Amino acid sequence: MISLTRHLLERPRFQAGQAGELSVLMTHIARCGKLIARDLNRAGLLGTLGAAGTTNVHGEQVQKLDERANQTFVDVLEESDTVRVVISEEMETPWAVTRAQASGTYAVFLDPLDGSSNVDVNAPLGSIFSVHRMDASGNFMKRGREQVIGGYLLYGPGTILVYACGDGVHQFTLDPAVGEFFLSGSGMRIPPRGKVCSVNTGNRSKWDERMKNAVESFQTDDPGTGPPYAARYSGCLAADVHRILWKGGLYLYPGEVKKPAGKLRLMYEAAPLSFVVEQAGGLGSAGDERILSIQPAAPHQCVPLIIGSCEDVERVERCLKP
Ligand code: AFP
Repeated sequence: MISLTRHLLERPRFQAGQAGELSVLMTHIARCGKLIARDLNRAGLLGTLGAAGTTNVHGEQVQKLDERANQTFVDVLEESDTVRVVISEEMETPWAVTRAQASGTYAVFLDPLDGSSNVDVNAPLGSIFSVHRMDASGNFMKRGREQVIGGYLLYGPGTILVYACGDGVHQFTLDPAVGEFFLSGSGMRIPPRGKVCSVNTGNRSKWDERMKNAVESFQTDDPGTGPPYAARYSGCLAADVHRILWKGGLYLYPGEVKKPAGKLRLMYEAAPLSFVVEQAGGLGSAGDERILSIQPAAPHQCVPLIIGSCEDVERVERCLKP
């Protein structure tokens, strides 16, 4: 059994730099996962389910647990003394960490509780994170490919932590009795082609014709492309992408005719998950451009997302070509 602590100690890139700062940061992200998992486990008993009565920067209803997960990240990352700024779906403006101002060198982008419409029905939830190193001028708005770490926590039947840091993808499972994450998967490779397509087809009427045809091609029995793909959609991006990481397939959240950038957020949803998926041999695409090549213009900007097995993503890209 290899604990997360032991795993980080054995990785030179986590020990490099001032006092193994990256290793300390990763350990604190894992601590957020433990605390949020605990809060989710007890939410039905403590009255913390349901809406908070506010809306976030994207105009979405905030759940009480969204606020709690966000506060957990802010408090724990502040205490880590490694982070200078936190950019979260739940905070309109980037939050500068005062305590670590002098020493922290990292910016952390967060979706603290991904899939929050699942909160009240005990369905899977996640936390998605992306770590960037700030440069001397304090810039943290960098392309996805410049991430230092991309990853997610997934709160399902078990709590898992998946991250990529330039040497493949590693997965840890929380042993709740011990309070430690232990390695449960390393060097994952996404099959080049899958059997599952995850997309909210309720939005079909809002897509352009090319996207409608692309998705339909995965639902059709065709001698050229094979049998239709099975439909799977959980309402939690981290959960749907995690299935693809292990089994292959495709997840799409397309842009819409009236909203070409779609719904998902570049910096704390599309980019970290593309970073993980690409290090496992898959692809993350916006249709006409790789997600990891996009230069961000704003912290909360949205982007269409097509992510998963290489051949499946490329097949959609071909369908979208003018
Ligand atoms: P949040 O709970 O962080 O807003 O994330 C939800 C989400 O961005 C993603 O996890 C889902 O795949 C997607 O939205 C679901 O959206 P629809 O309900 O529109 O299909």
